[in-house]
Amino acid sequence: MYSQGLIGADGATQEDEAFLEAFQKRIDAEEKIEPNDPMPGGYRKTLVRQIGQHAHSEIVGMLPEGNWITRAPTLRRKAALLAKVQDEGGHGLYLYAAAETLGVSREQMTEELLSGKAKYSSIFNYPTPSWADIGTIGWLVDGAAIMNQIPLCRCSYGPYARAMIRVCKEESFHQRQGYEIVMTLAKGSPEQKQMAQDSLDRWWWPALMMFGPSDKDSAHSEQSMAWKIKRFTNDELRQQFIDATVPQAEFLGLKVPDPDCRWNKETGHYDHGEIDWDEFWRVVKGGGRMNRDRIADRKKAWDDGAWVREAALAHAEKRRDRMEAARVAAE
Ligand code: BYC
Repeated sequence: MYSQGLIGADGATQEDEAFLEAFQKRIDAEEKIEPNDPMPGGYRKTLVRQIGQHAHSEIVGMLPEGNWITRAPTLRRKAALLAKVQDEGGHGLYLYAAAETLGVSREQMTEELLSGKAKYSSIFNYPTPSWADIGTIGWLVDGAAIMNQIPLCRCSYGPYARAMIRVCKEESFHQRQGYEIVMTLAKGSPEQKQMAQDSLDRWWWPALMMFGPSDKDSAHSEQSMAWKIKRFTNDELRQQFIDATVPQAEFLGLKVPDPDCRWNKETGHYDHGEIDWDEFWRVVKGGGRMNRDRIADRKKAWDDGAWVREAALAHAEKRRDRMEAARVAAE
């Protein structure tokens, strides 16, 4: 399926050091790598893995919020939530298209998701029991996504970097609509403020886990940084997110659920408590509250959509035949 070797534009396998060195030189010179450029097999494989998982996260990410569309408290909230969930679907499609430029089909990627081979973000395996969670997802989850994705706009692989520019613009609207929901609750009745605090308590630690394992346990970071796929390490981005978000919570009169979180004058950053990595890995490996439901929902959507894919294909084939017949007739 994905080649491990060094693939040239003509599909030929090359293995030499000189090629690897020349490729790294292009990366170091901040040149964008484009789909038909020769690239090391490992570079291609890393991108297919990351972009594929990113696409799956966008699509699975529609589920926890989609769950609240029919119960949004006002028409305005419903319209904004509908638009946001639709945007996530669009992000998934740009990302699948970016991965397809690397020679992997959407069917293959979907099969890998459904079989459990491909991952998606751990954050979407947590339930959304209250309306406040919709605000908190926008504020924290989209906030974390922006922190992670802004540097991806400078990713060395052109199609991924370009997709990220548009995605980030939309994510920033998502973050604001979420923050505004939480602000309304935080400034509302004591019960509403408590809903906002409970939701922050539920989502704070999972949001920090979105950035991936700590640097010492991150299998891919070093190579991905060298290839400029990633521009910052997982811990660097997590710290940036904490530094940006704790003051936002304070402004709302809410408290992040971490007794060790405090401003450190010497480092110029917020200190934070230990993340529960056992929980992270348990959720990543399928043991979260919602893992089973999320995959079951994706499988149902994929199966229910089979007739649409078949009809689109039949239409495309018919059109191709008609065009071919017209071309022959014109000759
Ligand atoms: N959840 O070596 P590492 C969104 C896996 S969607 C699950 O550090 P890497 C949104 C990792 O895949 C947000 N698995 O990996 C949508 C690897 O396993 P494999 C999604 C995780 O790739 C709707 C292993 O742990 N954003 O924004 O260098 C509504 C070791 O990790 C997680 C993206 O996907 C996790 N949280 O760094 C609202 C952004 N973290 O593959 C919002 C693009 C790690 O070896 N992706 N793993 O089996 C990235 O930037 C990087 O892939 C990561 C991980 C920073 C996530």
